[in-house]
Amino acid sequence: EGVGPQEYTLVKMKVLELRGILAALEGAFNAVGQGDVFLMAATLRPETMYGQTNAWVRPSDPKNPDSEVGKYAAFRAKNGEIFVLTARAARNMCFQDLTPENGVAEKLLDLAGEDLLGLPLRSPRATHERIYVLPLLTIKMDKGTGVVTSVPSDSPDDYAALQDLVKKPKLRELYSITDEMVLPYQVIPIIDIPGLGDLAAVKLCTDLKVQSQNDTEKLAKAKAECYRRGFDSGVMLVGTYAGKPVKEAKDLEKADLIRAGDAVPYAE
Ligand code: A2H
Repeated sequence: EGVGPQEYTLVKMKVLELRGILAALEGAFNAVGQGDVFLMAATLRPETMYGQTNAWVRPSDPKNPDSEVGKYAAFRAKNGEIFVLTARAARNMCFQDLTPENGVAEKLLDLAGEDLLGLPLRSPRATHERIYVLPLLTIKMDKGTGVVTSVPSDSPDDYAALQDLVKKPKLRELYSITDEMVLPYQVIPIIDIPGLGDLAAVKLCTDLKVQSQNDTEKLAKAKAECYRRGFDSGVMLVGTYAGKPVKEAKDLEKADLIRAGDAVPYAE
């Protein structure tokens, strides 16, 4: 973990169907005449959004119902939109108030990770029209927003967790995840890294024989290697900055997403 502040991009993933407990939000936004509902995914790699295959949230822990694990909430943002994230992240946003319209105004609804699992989303830059919210058990509730977007081509954590769901029908069943939410979503090549190829996370997980999302030590190694080499020598294969080094594309993509209203900056 670094010591300086971490500069995240919060990507606004639009909820396409308000079902279950989320249906209560329908009234909330009709009342103000605007306001889509967004899951806010914290990323350090805004240039990788072309490779999204799904989103991640953490289910709550039945053995520890009083812990923060798997607890989220929906907040009305100052611009009338509704943001889903952890209460902790919402509080941080209030203090930062980087631009007034990004500020969070009021809590509308408490949510558990399970309420979000299986929801269809439309996420900026994703080539799929809809991607689904799937369970990631290693999410830290005290970092970012507790919502993560999944780019298995370039994130070993994402690849390992997606493989768990692909390979284990029982795991899908446990969280009411259907085959259609997982199996059609192939890893998408978006960055070429000399010596690692165009699916760096897949190669590193395979070479290091990562067994699952809980293979902490190997994943830490794969992550460090992927991140360093991706940033130092990776080249974009797709998107607005195809042909440019990752190093340059990162800030350009972040600025574009923010300017278009598809993301907000966030630091902690
Ligand atoms: B990154 P750092 Cl392609 N718990 O985004 C666990 N992981 C979290 C998280 C949380 N609460 N919040 C964010 N993250 C993930 C893309 C990506 C990321 C790629 C490659 C590497 C990578 C797509 N997932 O991160 O500990 C998010 O995943 C490798 C470090 O604050 C976020 O960026 O440094 C990153 O971890 C933030 O991790």
